[in-house]
Parts: sequence; structure tokens; C-alpha cells
Amino acid sequence: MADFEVLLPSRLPDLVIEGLSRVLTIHKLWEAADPRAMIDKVGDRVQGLATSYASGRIDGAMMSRFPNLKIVAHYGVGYDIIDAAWAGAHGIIVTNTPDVLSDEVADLAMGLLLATVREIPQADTFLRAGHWHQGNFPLTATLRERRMGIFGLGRIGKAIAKRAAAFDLDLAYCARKKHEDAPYAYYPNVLDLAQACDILMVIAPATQETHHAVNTQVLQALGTNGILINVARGSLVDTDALIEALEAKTILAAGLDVFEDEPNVPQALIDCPQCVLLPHVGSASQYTRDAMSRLQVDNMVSFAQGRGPVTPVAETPWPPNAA
Ligand code: 8YV
Repeated sequence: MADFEVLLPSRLPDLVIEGLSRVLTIHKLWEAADPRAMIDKVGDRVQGLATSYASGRIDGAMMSRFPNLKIVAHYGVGYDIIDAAWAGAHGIIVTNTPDVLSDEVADLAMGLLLATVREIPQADTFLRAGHWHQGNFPLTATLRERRMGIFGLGRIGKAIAKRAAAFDLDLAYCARKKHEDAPYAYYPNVLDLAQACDILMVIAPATQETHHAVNTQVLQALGTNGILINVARGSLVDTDALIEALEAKTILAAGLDVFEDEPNVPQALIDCPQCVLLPHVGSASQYTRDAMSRLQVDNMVSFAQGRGPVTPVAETPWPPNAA
């Protein structure tokens, strides 16, 4: 199988590099002194790309540089960096790493919600700064008697809902279509969802339709007691509108794990006392990243060995005529 050649545009975990190179030939683009020259040299032979969020846009122009490309195996559940529709139209399979990270991201989402409502990082900073000697930490907002709207009821959204139900939160959701198996109130659009809730949990995929879906109007609808949590992609929230809403106290607080231009975070958010900010760590435990690594390798190796991909995305079904 060593004649199946795979290019890695950006660094991947050692587990992925070891797993792939055990059976396939790999090319590490990020180590090349001249990446363009490496692509010119091996481009014709490359049948697989192993990508991650750090790989940058994998669009038609990029994929066209590999005329024999058959599979793009992605590390992560969100594959918005890849033009999967273009891949599908050109007979290229795209795979992601679903399910293995759902519980981890859902745990983090609830942790971020609690941290934001109860100001846990701020209380930690207060103690370390010695302020406790001068008096107690100010009383905070509460999770009690709240209604949470989940924007995106996919696998992670459902895992969040399960946890939120255990916290006695009343639940509602917005998704492209109603899920008959979900016992929560359904709203077909995010504005109506925000109107009906005081927590908005964003966990929908980044698409053209969801770009800046959380805008000034939605934040206004969430209200002055409103909490925004985003564990999806920065592009779903209009950052300028969010900063304005936080500064004008149109909403109460925000917990963000993702940003529009990572790792650049606007200074206005860093300076905002009602924000809890995390460096995109939703799935970032060793346990879960190892599971994602194994699934990425399984997808590539299974495909290279003629057994088909394990977790192809919706735009590139397997077998190809199963659409
Ligand atoms: C990425 C993520 O996997 O899975 C996703 O969609 O957002 C992350 O957990 C991470 O950025 C590593 O590429």
C-alpha cells in the first residue's frame, strides 16, 4: 500500500503521522522549505490529503493541484475549510471525525456556560489577586429558571441538550428541520429562538446560511438577561454586533470558544469583563484528540486499502451512487 501517497498540508498529531506512515507514503508540506516546489514534485502522485483546521482553505483550486486526488480525510467534525460540494462533484471523498468528540465538546459547552453565568474565571482571578481579604466576590447571575435555545441540534447539540436537561434547564432549539425524536420546542429560525430564550447555545455548522446568523437583532431578542455561548465557529456570530451588545448591555454576558479570525481575538472582547474566552478547546483533551486521530487514520487507510471510507460527509456519500 506504500504506493498510496498522502499530503499533509499542516501539522497533525504524532498518532496520525505514525498511523498513516505505517502503511502509506506521506509528505509533510509544513516541513518543506519550498511548499510550492513540493506540490509541483509530488502533486501528480498524491491521492489523499490529510487536513486539519490549520490547513487553510481546501477549495477547488487547491484540490485541482492534485489531479489524482481521491480522498480528503479531515481531523475534526466541522469541515467548513473544505469545499465538500466541489469535491463531491469531482469524485473526491471527504471524511471528518464525528461522534468521537461529541461528549467532549458538550462537556466544554456546559463548563463554559457555567463559567460565564457564575463568573468562575473572574472569581478565580479575584482570589489570586488577594481581594477576598477585602470582602466577598460580588453576587452573580444564575442558571436557575432559564430557558436555553440550542442553535443546531446535530450530534453535539443533542449531547448538550442531554446535559442541560440534567441542570433543569428548559430547552428549545432551531435547526434546518424539526427532529421528531427531540422533545424540545422547535423554532425554524434563530431570531424566534432567541426571542423565546435567555441562553443561546450556538453549535450549528458554519455554512453560507449560518454566516453572521447571530446578529444585532438576534442579540436584542435574547435580551438584557441573555447569555450567548458559541462552541461552533466564529463566523456564526457577527463579532462587531456582539461587542456592541456587550458594551451597551443589550445582553448580559458571552462565553466564546471560537472566533472569526483565530487566533486573533478583538481587544474589545479581551477587555470585556462579561466575557469568558477560550482558545478553541472544545475537543481538546488528549483522550478525545487521540480518538479523532485514530478515526482520521482509519478513514484514509480503509479507503486506500479498498474498503471505503469510514465516516464520509453528507456531500460525498459512499458508495458514490448512494446519494
Ligand atoms: C478541531 C473543531 O478538531 O472538530 C472540530 O470541528 O472545531 C475542533 O475540535 C480542532 O480545531 C483541530 O483541528
